[in-house]
Amino acid sequence: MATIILGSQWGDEGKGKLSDILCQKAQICARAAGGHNAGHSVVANGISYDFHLLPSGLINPNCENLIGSGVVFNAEAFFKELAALEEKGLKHVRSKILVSDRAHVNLTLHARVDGLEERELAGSKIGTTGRGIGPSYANKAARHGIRVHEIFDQEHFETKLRKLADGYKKRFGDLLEYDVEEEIARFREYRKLLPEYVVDSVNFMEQAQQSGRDILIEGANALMLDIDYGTYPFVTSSNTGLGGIFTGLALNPIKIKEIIGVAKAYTTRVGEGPFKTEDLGEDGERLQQIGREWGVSTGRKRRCGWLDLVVLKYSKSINHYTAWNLTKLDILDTFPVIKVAVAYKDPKTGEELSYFPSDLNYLDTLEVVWKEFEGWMSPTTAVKTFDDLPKQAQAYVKFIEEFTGAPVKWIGTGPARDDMIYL
Ligand code: 2SA
Ligand code: GDP
Ligand code: MG
Repeated sequence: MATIILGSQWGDEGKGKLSDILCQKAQICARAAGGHNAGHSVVANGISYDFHLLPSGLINPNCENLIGSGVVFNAEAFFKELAALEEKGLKHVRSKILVSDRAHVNLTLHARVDGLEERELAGSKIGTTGRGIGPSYANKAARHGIRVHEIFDQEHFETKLRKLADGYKKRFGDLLEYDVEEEIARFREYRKLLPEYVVDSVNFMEQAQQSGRDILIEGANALMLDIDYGTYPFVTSSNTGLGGIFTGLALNPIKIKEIIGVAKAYTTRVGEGPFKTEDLGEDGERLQQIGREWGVSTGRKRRCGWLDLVVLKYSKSINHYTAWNLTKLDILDTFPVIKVAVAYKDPKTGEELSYFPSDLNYLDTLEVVWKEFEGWMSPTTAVKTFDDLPKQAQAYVKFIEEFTGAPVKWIGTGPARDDMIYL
């Protein structure tokens, strides 16, 4: 059976922490989409680990980890991240990681192109992580991407990469500061190092499911960054929602135990794009500082604001969460008033919308309908049960459950494994 963990907002909800907790019992942890743009910080046994491309199940020595077919795979990031985990004392990681041979290769070339495309967009840039995620998926969709299995046919790989680089050279000319021969030389090394990690993941997943292994799927990025359902074009280039889990992993949809939506008790967003509940004043600044809201992969400051229940409801209607993990409740401990968006209002018609519109220009014209909660003004980090939470915090959680129609089963009250209330 499989448990799926998905980000319900714009990412960085704390998916890594729940993945790590649930991986203590799972036998396989798999990633389905995204690339080394997806930063997770996990605090376990007093040590903080950073993940970008690798699944967080690697902390648990008994858990096998899979980078699925829907991921864009950067070999340099892969080896760097394995080495960084080893330096932190995780000695088993190389024997517990597998990569799908159908995953597409993310190249230094893609990162250069990402940077140039952002430059072209200038004032309307996306605010990408600069990791070449968009160009990798663009190559995949245009059917000239390079898949992991192609790395091992040296002549074929080098011809294909040179052709790809030539194409971009024609488009960008001298602006493209990229040495194809240097990348080719690096892949001559990766060609020797990678075979032990590469598998036919369809076969791997089929066997795992047939033998009844417990599988944990760790979502990357989040629903509002989904290429189809997010705030397009201010999105990443993969299906970060439930659909992407099935295409990226050949998972059996009948054998799903739980679909957990991870929602931060407030909202953050990295990069450009609409954010109706963003607070550009003192409260937003305090959420950023107290919540330590900096990007794990790029170090960028995250934009901060209040919880948006219109977003959560929309997100649930696409990802069909069976439960919520509400995270970072402790960050709200010192706010006397806590605001939540419950609807958007069209000022022209006076109509209140309870759904999230597709047209960003229209979204921009809408006003937020707020509900205010009294803050609890006391620390929640040491609290271990729901009943011991301050009454105001209980009311906040209950409102979220009722509004969205899904139960909150986990509440995060701090970064460590123990800082979690189970309901
Ligand atoms: P990209 O690089 O093409 O995927 O960027 C497109 C948009 O997706 C956003 N994005 C993210 N948003 C939040 N967290 C992400 N991961 C890192 C983290 C981000 C970081 O965990 O902190 O370190 O900056 C992530 N990855 C992509 C991105 O900001 C663009 O809005
Ligand atoms: P992810 O990408 O969704 O896994 O989230 P990130 O790791 O990018 O960002 C979440 C950050 O919040 C990490 O630094 C976590 O250690 C931290 N975190 C997770 N849950 C909690 C929580 O309940 N309380 C606090 N204070 N920090 C948390
Ligand atoms: Mg993150």
